[in-house]
Amino acid sequence: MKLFYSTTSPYTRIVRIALMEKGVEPIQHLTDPWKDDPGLLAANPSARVPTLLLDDGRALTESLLIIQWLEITYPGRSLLGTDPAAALSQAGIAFGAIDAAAAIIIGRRMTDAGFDQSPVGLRRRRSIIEAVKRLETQLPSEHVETPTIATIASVVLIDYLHFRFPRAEWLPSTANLDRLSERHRLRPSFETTLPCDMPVA
Ligand SMILES: N[C@@H](CCC(=O)N[C@@H](CS)C(=O)NCC(=O)O)C(=O)O
Repeated sequence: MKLFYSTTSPYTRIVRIALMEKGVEPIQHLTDPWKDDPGLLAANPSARVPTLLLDDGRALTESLLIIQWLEITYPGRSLLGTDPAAALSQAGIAFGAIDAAAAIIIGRRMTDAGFDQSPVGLRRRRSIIEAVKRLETQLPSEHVETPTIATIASVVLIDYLHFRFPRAEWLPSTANLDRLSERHRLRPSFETTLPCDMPVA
């Protein structure tokens, strides 16, 4: 198996954490999706990461579909915890905010930093604020054995927000999410996948 990944993508980080927690070790292929790597483009017409190329040549794309495949194929260490509806419900809140944060970053690529103050930019910012407020008062329950998709998505969200919006005065308190992230940094799956700028080619 081969995973196309970038060091900045929150979607990729979710999949990388899930793969490591499941004990699945594909070859890791670092790529900048914006540079149209031919191998990535052949595997995924959208040329996006994460893309997981299976040994039989089929490609899995879209982080949540990859997670679904992982959960079915490697059911041993479930990412759904003891209350799957709770885990999925909370993961959805974190995913919504990840989508909103990624939309702001892409919006800046399309226009400039002025996108943040546009009606769509402010709406995406509101999504982040409301999701963070909700997760702060209602942290996902923690499982010693394997983190749930809710915990993975929440930690990926908060680390991505600090990475992309380091001095954002509009962010509400993230103290509880920060502590959740710090606790999980003890796990290699979280620690080795922290977001960072792509190496210069
Ligand atoms: N819905 C997709 C989103 C994937 C995505 O947007 N990946 C970004 C990196 S964070 C990407 O590859 N962007 C390149 C592009 O949009 O052309 C998922 O969940 O995997």
